[in-house]
Amino acid sequence: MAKTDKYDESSIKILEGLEAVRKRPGMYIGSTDKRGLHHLVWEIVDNSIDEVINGYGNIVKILMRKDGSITVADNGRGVPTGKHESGKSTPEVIYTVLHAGGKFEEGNYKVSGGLHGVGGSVVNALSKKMDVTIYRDGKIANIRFCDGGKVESPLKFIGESKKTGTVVTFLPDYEIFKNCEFSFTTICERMQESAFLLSGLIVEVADEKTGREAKFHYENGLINFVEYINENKKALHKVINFSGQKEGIEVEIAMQYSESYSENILSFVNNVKTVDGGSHEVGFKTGITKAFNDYAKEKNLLKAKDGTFDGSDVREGLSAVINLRIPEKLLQFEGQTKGKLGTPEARSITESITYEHLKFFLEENKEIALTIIEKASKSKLAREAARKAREAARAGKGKDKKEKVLSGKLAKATGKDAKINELFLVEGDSAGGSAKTGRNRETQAILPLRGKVLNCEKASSNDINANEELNTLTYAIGAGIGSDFDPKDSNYGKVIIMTDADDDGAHIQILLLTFFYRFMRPLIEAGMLYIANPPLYALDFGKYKEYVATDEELEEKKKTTKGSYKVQRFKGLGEMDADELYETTMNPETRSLIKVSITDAALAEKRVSVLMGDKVEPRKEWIEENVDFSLEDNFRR
Ligand code: 0RA
Repeated sequence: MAKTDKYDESSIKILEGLEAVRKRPGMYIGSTDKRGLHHLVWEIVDNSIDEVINGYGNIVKILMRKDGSITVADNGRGVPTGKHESGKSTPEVIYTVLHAGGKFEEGNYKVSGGLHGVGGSVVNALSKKMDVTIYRDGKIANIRFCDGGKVESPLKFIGESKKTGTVVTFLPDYEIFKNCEFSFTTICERMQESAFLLSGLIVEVADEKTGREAKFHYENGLINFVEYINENKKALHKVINFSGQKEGIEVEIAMQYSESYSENILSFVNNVKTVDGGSHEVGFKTGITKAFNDYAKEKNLLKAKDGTFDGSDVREGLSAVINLRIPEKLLQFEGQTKGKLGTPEARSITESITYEHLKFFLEENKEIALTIIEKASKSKLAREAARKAREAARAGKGKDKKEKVLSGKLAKATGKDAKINELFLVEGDSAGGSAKTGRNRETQAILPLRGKVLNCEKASSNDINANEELNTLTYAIGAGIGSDFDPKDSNYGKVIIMTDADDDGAHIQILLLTFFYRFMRPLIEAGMLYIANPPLYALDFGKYKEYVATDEELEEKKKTTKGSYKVQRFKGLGEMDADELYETTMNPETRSLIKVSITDAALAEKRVSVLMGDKVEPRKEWIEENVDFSLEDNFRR
């Protein structure tokens, strides 16, 4: 076969490969929504970061351009510019040949520090334009692609330079992505995480459209990461940091207790976040529980009759980041999205490294040890008291109290199917009254909330136990609270927060979301928490009304609607009569609900602590810096 034939054949194969990516983008980048769009950036950025991990270069720059394209530049060695055995230039091969299988097929996982240039061809396939400029061997080379990876201009040498590095610019294909607008905040959040995980890496992000710029550079990676997570909490001591390795598995951990009551553990394997934890997290948790129990027993802080600390006791107020490096042959991931580490060796190795270092640290730092143990003891007492109360309730003793707390407040549903039943948490007695009248009695229960809810970010389990409003809510849902909460026991398949569309309503929403986030998180994770979406306006035509949800929609409606009507703005739920409230906001056939979900645990944690925590200044700063940050793009996802 002549060489040219072979070349044509492989060219056809390549185009077919790229076409497959365009036909089923989800297989390669997960989705074609905003998440998928940003996945393109991570693919290109990870190639640059891999170069830094391998010891070449230290800077990655990202520029969001006015024309909607994005540029990623590094100062690594530069993509090799020689001829590949196929006869094409190496950059052409790297950016057009698919590497075995889609990553998502293989389980959503990639090991950084591995294959170079993986993913570049996928991004090219999903781009209108791609431009790669390479600085290497004293020369500058350039290659350009268009329309999903077709070569527009083959590799050319266009100048000389002493620099080395790779600069990739791409314009996502607007026929594939519903929304082609990159988010400065999303890019910064992910880049900051990369900078934390790779000490010394310098990341710069700039947005040409708005002029915003950010730079991330940390010399003490994981320590700085934990300091950042706890920035708005009152820390009890300096960050504890240790590392070790066994059987080729490297473990690094940073941890710090604060005055808060929340637990916040993040884990990574080979620089990829393990969102669902796994064996390394289990090992870490076992290690700290053992270290504290052994220390407390040896120092006579826990007597035999006291029993032992539970895992949850020694994790109250703990923030920690766990980072493992595992050789590819030992890597095992589990779960639907492969976000959970399976590797069994990682459990025992992380456990023993944690135990040894933490035990030693406690011996050396008596004062800190006592402070943490005092905190754990309080948690233990509260837990035991809660268990006694639960047992009493089960034995019938608490039943009267429960009925008394609920009586006159909760309007129960008459139907008995918990899966179908819905609990509406309604702001104020007047709206509560309308909701009670208008509801579907068989499946909908109403709990009016009086006044402001307790801010749980600043509250301990004891404060929560003593709060009447939250007690009522906990009894109504009937599935426990805190570590004891189990969504399977919930009396309702949906819990729906229904507040006015004004500032007070938004405040009550945030307070309730904070409560659910801190004390009933599995309810959110099970997709059972919702926010009702009442209309802002009604167009009153006299004989009938049309409802409008947003200001934008109202403008649209005004343009397209003929005839005479009055625009009515609802200031609160209480202004609607019972039927109106049911039809617009509660009727499953006609309402629209917003499901609350947590897409990024670290981010959610940070936002809750910034927005609800002790310190006022960071909250002000955050709100000022993120003018577009509202309930809309945060909790209301
Ligand atoms: C293949 C081989 C070498 C480097 C690269 C690819 C490379 C790829 C990208 C993508 C973005 N930035 C990059 N930097 C480097 C190593 C070549 C050598 O041995 O010099």
